[in-house]
Amino acid sequence: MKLYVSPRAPNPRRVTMFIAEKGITGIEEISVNLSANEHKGAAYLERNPLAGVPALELDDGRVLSESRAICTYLEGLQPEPNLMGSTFEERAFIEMADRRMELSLFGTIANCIRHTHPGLMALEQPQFQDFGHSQGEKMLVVARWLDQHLAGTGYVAGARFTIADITAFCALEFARGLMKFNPGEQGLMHLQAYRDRIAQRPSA
Ligand SMILES: N[C@@H](CCC(=O)N[C@@H](CS)C(=O)NCC(=O)O)C(=O)O
Repeated sequence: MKLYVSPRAPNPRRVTMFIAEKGITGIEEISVNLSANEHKGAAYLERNPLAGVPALELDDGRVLSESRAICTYLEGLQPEPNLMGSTFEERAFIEMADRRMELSLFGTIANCIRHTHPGLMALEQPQFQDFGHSQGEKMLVVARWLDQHLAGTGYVAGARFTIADITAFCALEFARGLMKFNPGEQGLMHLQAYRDRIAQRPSA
């Protein structure tokens, strides 16, 4: 299998962290140069018509995109350690937590960065600065909720590490790098401690 990634891009990082947590080996990583618009060239568009990374090319030639879908495939391929839930109930609650992280935390961070950071100008045209800043404010509301949530539980989805923690961590790292967002500086000490704890995992 081949995994199309891009250095420093947060969505591919979700999948590579998932792979590292699983201990899966043997997937060839191919770097796609987003700055050079390689993902919009014919060869890549043939694999993923929506031009995003990551994408996983299976041995039979089919291509999976969407980070969560790729993780679902890998979880099926190698069920242990379980990161997406064992029973239907657990899967539902982990999916809820993961989608909250993806849509409300990762999404607002990505929109903020894409619409305000000069380095993303080439990828996000047109940039809407006001929209970007308002997304940054919305991210703070979610971060405050998450901070309180983590005061009472070890991980985003409850008592154990799951895919929802990977999504949250990759979002927080993206924000740390390009929004200079450090939860502790906003008084979000539980979120900061959580981020620092996840950062110690070898997969991070
Ligand atoms: N929903 C997709 C998002 C993929 C995505 O947007 N990836 C970014 C990199 S983190 C990308 O390829 N951006 C290229 C662009 O904006 O042109 C997923 O979950 O994988």
